[in-house]
Amino acid sequence: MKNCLISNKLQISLNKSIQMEFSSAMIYYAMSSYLRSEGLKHGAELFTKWADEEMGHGKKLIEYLDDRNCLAKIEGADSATNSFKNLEEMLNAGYEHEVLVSNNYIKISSIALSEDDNTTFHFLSWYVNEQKEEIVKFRDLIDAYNNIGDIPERKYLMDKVFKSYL
Ligand code: OFO
Repeated sequence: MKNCLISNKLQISLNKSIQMEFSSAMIYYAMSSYLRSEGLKHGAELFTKWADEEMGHGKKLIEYLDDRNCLAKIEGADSATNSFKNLEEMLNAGYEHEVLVSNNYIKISSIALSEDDNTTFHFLSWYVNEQKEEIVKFRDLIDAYNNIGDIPERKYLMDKVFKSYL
Protein backbone atom coordinates (compact mmCIF):
# COMPACT_ATOMS: atom_id res chain seq x y z
CA MET A 1 0.00 0.00 0.00
CA LYS A 2 1.20 3.50 -0.84
CA ASN A 3 1.73 6.05 1.91
CA CYS A 4 -1.31 7.77 3.34
CA LEU A 5 -1.87 11.07 1.53
CA ILE A 6 -3.44 12.81 4.51
CA SER A 7 -1.64 14.37 7.47
CA ASN A 8 -1.70 12.58 10.77
CA LYS A 9 -3.75 15.36 12.31
CA LEU A 10 -6.44 15.06 9.64
CA GLN A 11 -6.43 11.28 9.83
CA ILE A 12 -7.18 11.49 13.56
CA SER A 13 -9.98 14.01 12.93
CA LEU A 14 -11.52 11.95 10.13
CA ASN A 15 -11.41 8.82 12.26
CA LYS A 16 -13.10 10.71 15.09
CA SER A 17 -15.75 11.77 12.60
CA ILE A 18 -16.46 8.13 11.69
CA GLN A 19 -17.16 7.47 15.34
CA MET A 20 -19.36 10.59 15.50
CA GLU A 21 -21.40 9.49 12.49
CA PHE A 22 -21.97 6.02 13.89
CA SER A 23 -22.88 7.61 17.24
CA SER A 24 -25.40 9.82 15.39
CA ALA A 25 -26.92 6.64 13.97
CA MET A 26 -27.20 5.10 17.47
CA ILE A 27 -28.83 8.31 18.76
CA TYR A 28 -31.47 8.22 16.01
CA TYR A 29 -32.14 4.49 16.33
CA ALA A 30 -32.73 5.07 20.06
CA MET A 31 -34.98 8.07 19.32
CA SER A 32 -36.87 5.93 16.84
CA SER A 33 -37.52 3.39 19.57
CA TYR A 34 -38.73 6.16 21.91
CA LEU A 35 -41.08 7.50 19.22
CA ARG A 36 -42.51 4.05 18.61
CA SER A 37 -43.15 3.63 22.33
CA GLU A 38 -45.04 6.95 22.26
CA GLY A 39 -47.23 5.75 19.38
CA LEU A 40 -45.59 8.00 16.78
CA LYS A 41 -45.28 5.46 13.99
CA HIS A 42 -44.18 7.83 11.22
CA GLY A 43 -41.74 9.58 13.55
CA ALA A 44 -40.16 6.21 14.33
CA GLU A 45 -39.89 5.43 10.63
CA LEU A 46 -38.32 8.82 9.91
CA PHE A 47 -35.69 8.52 12.64
CA THR A 48 -34.77 5.01 11.52
CA LYS A 49 -34.31 6.42 8.02
CA TRP A 50 -32.10 9.20 9.36
CA ALA A 51 -30.12 6.69 11.42
CA ASP A 52 -29.52 4.59 8.27
CA GLU A 53 -28.32 7.74 6.50
CA GLU A 54 -25.88 8.46 9.34
CA MET A 55 -24.42 4.98 8.88
CA GLY A 56 -23.93 5.90 5.24
CA HIS A 57 -22.09 9.08 6.23
CA GLY A 58 -19.72 7.01 8.33
CA LYS A 59 -19.10 4.60 5.45
CA LYS A 60 -18.41 7.50 3.11
CA LEU A 61 -15.60 8.63 5.44
CA ILE A 62 -14.14 5.11 5.49
CA GLU A 63 -14.17 5.05 1.68
CA TYR A 64 -12.49 8.45 1.51
CA LEU A 65 -9.68 7.32 3.81
CA ASP A 66 -9.24 4.28 1.60
CA ASP A 67 -9.12 6.47 -1.54
CA ARG A 68 -6.27 8.42 0.11
CA ASN A 69 -4.35 5.20 1.02
CA CYS A 70 -5.16 5.52 4.71
CA LEU A 71 -6.54 3.03 7.18
CA ALA A 72 -9.82 3.79 8.89
CA LYS A 73 -9.98 3.26 12.62
CA ILE A 74 -13.36 1.96 13.68
CA GLU A 75 -14.04 2.83 17.29
CA GLY A 76 -17.15 2.06 19.30
CA ALA A 77 -20.11 4.37 18.90
CA ASP A 78 -21.35 6.12 22.04
CA SER A 79 -24.36 4.51 23.66
CA ALA A 80 -27.58 6.46 23.19
CA THR A 81 -30.53 7.18 25.44
CA ASN A 82 -34.09 6.19 24.60
CA SER A 83 -35.50 8.05 27.58
CA PHE A 84 -36.92 11.55 27.17
CA LYS A 85 -39.27 13.67 29.25
CA ASN A 86 -41.27 14.45 26.12
CA LEU A 87 -40.98 15.05 22.39
CA GLU A 88 -39.65 18.54 22.92
CA GLU A 89 -36.70 17.26 24.93
CA MET A 90 -35.95 14.67 22.24
CA LEU A 91 -36.06 17.21 19.40
CA ASN A 92 -33.86 19.65 21.29
CA ALA A 93 -31.35 16.87 21.96
CA GLY A 94 -31.28 16.11 18.21
CA TYR A 95 -30.76 19.77 17.38
CA GLU A 96 -27.90 20.16 19.87
CA HIS A 97 -26.28 16.99 18.60
CA GLU A 98 -26.32 18.18 15.00
CA VAL A 99 -24.80 21.54 16.00
CA LEU A 100 -22.00 19.60 17.70
CA VAL A 101 -21.36 17.44 14.62
CA SER A 102 -21.53 20.50 12.42
CA ASN A 103 -18.87 22.29 14.49
CA ASN A 104 -16.66 19.23 14.17
CA TYR A 105 -16.74 19.41 10.36
CA ILE A 106 -16.19 23.17 10.32
CA LYS A 107 -13.12 22.66 12.51
CA ILE A 108 -11.69 19.86 10.36
CA SER A 109 -12.32 21.85 7.18
CA SER A 110 -10.25 24.69 8.63
CA ILE A 111 -7.43 22.25 9.40
CA ALA A 112 -7.55 20.92 5.81
CA LEU A 113 -7.45 24.46 4.46
CA SER A 114 -4.55 25.43 6.71
CA GLU A 115 -2.62 22.40 5.37
CA ASP A 116 -3.48 23.20 1.73
CA ASP A 117 -5.17 19.79 1.56
CA ASN A 118 -7.77 20.92 -0.96
CA THR A 119 -8.86 17.34 -1.73
CA THR A 120 -9.93 16.80 1.86
CA PHE A 121 -11.37 20.30 2.10
CA HIS A 122 -13.63 19.67 -0.90
CA PHE A 123 -14.60 16.25 0.39
CA LEU A 124 -15.61 17.80 3.72
CA SER A 125 -17.73 20.51 2.13
CA TRP A 126 -20.38 17.84 1.46
CA TYR A 127 -20.57 17.20 5.22
CA VAL A 128 -20.67 20.91 6.09
CA ASN A 129 -23.68 21.37 3.76
CA GLU A 130 -25.37 18.21 4.95
CA GLN A 131 -25.03 19.37 8.56
CA LYS A 132 -26.51 22.76 7.70
CA GLU A 133 -29.58 21.00 6.26
CA GLU A 134 -29.93 18.70 9.26
CA ILE A 135 -29.88 21.62 11.66
CA VAL A 136 -32.64 23.27 9.62
CA LYS A 137 -34.71 20.07 9.75
CA PHE A 138 -34.52 19.90 13.54
CA ARG A 139 -35.20 23.62 13.88
CA ASP A 140 -38.31 23.26 11.72
CA LEU A 141 -39.53 20.27 13.72
CA ILE A 142 -39.09 22.23 16.95
CA ASP A 143 -40.98 25.17 15.41
CA ALA A 144 -43.80 22.84 14.33
CA TYR A 145 -44.00 21.40 17.85
CA ASN A 146 -44.20 24.90 19.36
CA ASN A 147 -46.68 26.16 16.78
CA ILE A 148 -49.05 23.26 17.38
CA GLY A 149 -49.04 24.20 21.04
CA ASP A 150 -50.10 22.34 24.12
CA ILE A 151 -53.27 20.66 22.84
CA PRO A 152 -54.39 17.01 23.23
CA GLU A 153 -53.82 16.31 19.50
CA ARG A 154 -50.20 17.49 19.63
CA LYS A 155 -48.59 14.06 19.27
CA TYR A 156 -51.02 13.03 16.54
CA LEU A 157 -50.30 16.22 14.57
CA MET A 158 -46.55 15.89 15.08
CA ASP A 159 -46.70 12.40 13.63
CA LYS A 160 -48.27 13.93 10.52
CA VAL A 161 -45.37 16.42 10.37
CA PHE A 162 -42.88 13.53 10.64
CA LYS A 163 -44.70 11.78 7.82
CA SER A 164 -44.22 14.79 5.56
CA TYR A 165 -40.43 14.24 5.80
CA LEU A 166 -40.61 10.64 4.66
FE1 OFO B 1 -24.08 12.65 9.41
O1 OFO B 1 -25.26 13.93 9.35
FE2 OFO B 1 -25.81 14.46 11.07
O2 OFO B 1 -24.74 13.77 12.31
